[in-house]
Amino acid sequence: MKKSKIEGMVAAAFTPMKAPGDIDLERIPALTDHLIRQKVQGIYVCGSTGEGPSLTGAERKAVAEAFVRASRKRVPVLVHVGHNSVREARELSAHAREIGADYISSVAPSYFKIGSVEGLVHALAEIASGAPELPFYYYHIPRLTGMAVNMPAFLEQAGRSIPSLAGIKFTSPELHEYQACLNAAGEQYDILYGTDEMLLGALAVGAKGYIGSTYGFLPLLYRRLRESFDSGDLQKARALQLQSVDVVRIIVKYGGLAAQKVMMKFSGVDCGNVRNPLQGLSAEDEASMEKDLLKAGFFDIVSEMNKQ
Ligand code: MN9
Repeated sequence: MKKSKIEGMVAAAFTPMKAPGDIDLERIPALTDHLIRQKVQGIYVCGSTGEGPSLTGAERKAVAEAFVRASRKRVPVLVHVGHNSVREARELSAHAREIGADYISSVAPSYFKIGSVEGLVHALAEIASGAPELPFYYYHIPRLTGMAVNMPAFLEQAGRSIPSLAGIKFTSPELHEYQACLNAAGEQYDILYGTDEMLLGALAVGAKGYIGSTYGFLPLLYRRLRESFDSGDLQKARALQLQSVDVVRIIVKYGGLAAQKVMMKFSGVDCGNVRNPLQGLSAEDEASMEKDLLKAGFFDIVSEMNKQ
């Protein structure tokens, strides 16, 4: 079992699409190069940001393969394999291994919700067994799955049944539970934080690695935030986090992933639009969002970033 740790900023990649919502594999190399140039430490594909649950199995495989190929081992690729069908998820795990992905990660099936640690371990063990050689991160995102199994208790029990368990991608604002997970994990597991607008809080309680969508279009902001935190300049770190909060509030105002894909375009890497069931922004909303972003200093960071 590979014991390499994931540390630093991992971009949750958008899945490039062309109208009307067809995946666009040809844009993946440019997106990958951009992220690597911006010093991300890894790329997480086919997750929430990548609209993984909206893609067909064949599309997910094609997207994962394109990212693995484009990354050329410069940074690790984490493939999200979660699916309501445990069998399908297991097959996606096996596929991730075949194409040379570095890690797998999965949400639990959530149509039939799981309420116990035992139930969660039971489902995840089968999913992870599709690629027993690849380190596995459970993707905890209660806001979307509607499931909130006790995560520190999961860490204490899961290792026995999931030998490849590497940690959790923890996407929840419950910082106290996150801290309890870090404590339960010790040196054994990585607990990667996934709520970008609360990164500073996560760093304060001990985060070393983090995965998120906004690292795709504002990596420079978060690199600086991390540097300020590490050097003890909390005032600067707070100002940068506030800028991230402002941007996330704009995301919420205009609508989740659709707004973020437009932000990706504004940052210079067009990933196209979202697909059904998500809906794109109207031209009016896009123009109005651009104004809000201008006020939030988004374009200042982007232009600095693209000069580097
Ligand atoms: O998993 C992302 N969560 C979702 C990570 O996509 C639901 C986050 O990166 C958020 O998009 C980000 C903005 O709220 O924190």
